[in-house]
Amino acid sequence: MKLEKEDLLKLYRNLARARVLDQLAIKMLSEGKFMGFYHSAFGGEAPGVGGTTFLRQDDYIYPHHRGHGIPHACGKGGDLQPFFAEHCGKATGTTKGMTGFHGCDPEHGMYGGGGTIGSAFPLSVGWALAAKKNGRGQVSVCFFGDGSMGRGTFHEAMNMAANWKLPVVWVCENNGMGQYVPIKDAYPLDDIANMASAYGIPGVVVDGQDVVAVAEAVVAAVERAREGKGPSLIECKCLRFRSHAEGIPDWYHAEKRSEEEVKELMKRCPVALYRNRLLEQGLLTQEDAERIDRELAEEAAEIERQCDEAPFPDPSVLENAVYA
Ligand SMILES: Cc1ncc(C[n+]2csc(CCOP(=O)(O)OP(=O)(O)O)c2C)c(N)n1
Repeated sequence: MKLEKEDLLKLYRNLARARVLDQLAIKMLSEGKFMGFYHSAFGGEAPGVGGTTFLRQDDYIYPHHRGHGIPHACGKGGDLQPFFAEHCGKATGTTKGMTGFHGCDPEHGMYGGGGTIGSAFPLSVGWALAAKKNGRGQVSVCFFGDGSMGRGTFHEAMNMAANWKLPVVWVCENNGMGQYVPIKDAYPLDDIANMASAYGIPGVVVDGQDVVAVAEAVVAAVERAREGKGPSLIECKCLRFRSHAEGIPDWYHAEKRSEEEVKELMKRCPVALYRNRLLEQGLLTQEDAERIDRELAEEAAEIERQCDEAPFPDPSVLENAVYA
């Protein structure tokens, strides 16, 4: 698939939307509207958006916890209102306010998340096995961080998916940090994509600040998977501009990066880089860019308004959601 002008503009809108909604999540959490905490995707939105924008609606995805699936849901084109309501613990949330940030959207192939990093790997293999058996040509795309790659589940899942040639695309969002541990202290090689050779599958490294580079790599891997040729591993070297999580007490923070270092990283903002490129290439006009900003700001304000007005769930919901 060659990305045409309308694809590139769709990618821009999804990326800009992910940025606006990530900033909304930070704001709502700081105002005490969110339950729990929030792992901001600020600066690292491109892998989630680039990795989902050209998927089919019925393709399965397991989002990374960074951004709590906002970039991935933006790429898939989902309605984010119930997702925000879930974070606020409201009855209109994706799981009626019972799970906080492990939201789901089955219509867009998002079947929720889990609190333990690494739980995504076997689930993604299961969805891929279901896809292979039902023959509808779906793929399963699993997004994960460099830190979670250290779990044993990663290797078990990689092996099974490769051995059975399952339609999985592994997308590593390598932002160089596993919570507060720099990747160089946790992994002996430079590229996580090297892992692919151990399982006989393609492994590529892409610039994770470049949403087009991510999209092209994922589109190629998805085409391969749909043709029955099995999984691929894509490592997106990306950044995150915030510390590990918002809403965690200061004493808990052990951020190893200085403010100067982060300021330097912010020169590689994926949204600004892509917007400028589209403007320079004449694919986006200044007026259209400003119109998109206004529309996204209106969407954010409406999401917040609806969250504020939604009721909290009746406690009986807890009993109704218990299977036995
Ligand atoms: C099994 C397990 N161990 C530890 C944690 C705590 N934890 C949550 S996010 C995280 C960092 C994971 O690093 P990475 O996958 O690189 O993502 P990042 O948050 O750095 O973007 C850790 C250690 C957890 N949730 N589950």
